[in-house]
Amino acid sequence: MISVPPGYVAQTTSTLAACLARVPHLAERLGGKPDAWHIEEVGDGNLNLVFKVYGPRGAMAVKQALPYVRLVGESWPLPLSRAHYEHTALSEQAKHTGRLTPEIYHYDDKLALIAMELLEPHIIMRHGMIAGIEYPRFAGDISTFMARTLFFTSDLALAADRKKAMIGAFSGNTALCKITEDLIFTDPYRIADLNRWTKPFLDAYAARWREDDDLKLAASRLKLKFMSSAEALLHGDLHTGSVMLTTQDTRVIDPEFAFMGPMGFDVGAMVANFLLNYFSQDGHEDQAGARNSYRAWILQTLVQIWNDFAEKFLALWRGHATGDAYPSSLFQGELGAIRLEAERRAYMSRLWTDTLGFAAAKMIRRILGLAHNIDLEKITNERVRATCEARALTLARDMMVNPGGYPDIAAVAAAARSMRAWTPEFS
Ligand code: SR1
Ligand code: MG
Repeated sequence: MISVPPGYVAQTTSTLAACLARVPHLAERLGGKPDAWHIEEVGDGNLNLVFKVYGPRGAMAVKQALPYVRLVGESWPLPLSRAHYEHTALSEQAKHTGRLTPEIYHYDDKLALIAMELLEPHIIMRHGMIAGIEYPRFAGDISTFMARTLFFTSDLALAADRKKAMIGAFSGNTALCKITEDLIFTDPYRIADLNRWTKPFLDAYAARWREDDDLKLAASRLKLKFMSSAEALLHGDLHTGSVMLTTQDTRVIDPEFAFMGPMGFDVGAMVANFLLNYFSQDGHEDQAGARNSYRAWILQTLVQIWNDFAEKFLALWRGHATGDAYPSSLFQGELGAIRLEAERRAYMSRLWTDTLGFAAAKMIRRILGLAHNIDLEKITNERVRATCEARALTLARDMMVNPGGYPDIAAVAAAARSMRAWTPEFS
């Protein structure tokens, strides 16, 4: 039996009502008597319990951390403290992005439980993209979320003491960082018990990826950056499963992997998930070409996400440079302003290179590592799935070892389009 701190009890649909009833403002929000509340467990993520709770007056979502990795079971213990980091990150993100995060109603540290706004009729974005739904607001919303959370928690906006306090506040989230360090940057490139891939089609790919020194060096360089560059507060797991939305409203959820890390890691996660979904569409269309216009939307949105993000981030830097980095007193006059603007452009270019590398690492891990994406997993014809995956793997490898070939996001979109025309040998 896994040990848990005193007071912690993993909730079930039978126990949760009594637990919520002990918090007067939650009971008030739900209305009526606890035995009239309808509760469902709906968690389909890798780590936690998630409940939907409906009362006569109102409703809420309740997320509770389990003391182990749900995907694997009790053999992989995981600290409950991740609920604390998630709650702290949600509060910080809400300060900068307002309604792009769910409203928090209550946090219980002992139970590692967060009660929050129930997002309905929102769905998990990954499911919407598998169904071929276009989200016209998404690029604007996610670029705002990333630009504002990353800028306002960086040295460009914060005084040095506040930035270091923030590093301290998130420095204990080591177990979640270790998952990323192992599952994204290490395991896909070695023989690891939990690795899996579409067999037998991708056997040769998995072997080649493990033997590729250029790739392993690039992945290790990214890992070092992830471990050592405390640039800003990251969401830490910003994929399309961490977004709930409708065509009119976007919310970013689940920042339990939050820590102070390199900005490109968050932006790269979004890029990776768009590319994976793009390649998966061949497995979701009922006849060849049926998803052509959706594929075009994916790539056009991908391009807009980076371009809008870069523009918004630069605008924040020009208008709100309240941090201790780049003191304005050093860049006075017309020439100073010109040099500083050139420096901003160079910064964005480095951030683009990081984004490209992290995106590639995140694509590879979802195909050769433990935790896969339903975008690809849902494709039941394994040869078709492996074809989509081989294309994604091949593009990702090139993005990681040959970043100079991708000067901008449009080049990535163009390469994805060409890669789709390539047929792997087993197909
Ligand atoms: C063992 S946890 C596997 C993955 O699930 C989460 O969503 C993160 O992406 C993590 O890497
Ligand atoms: Mg999650």
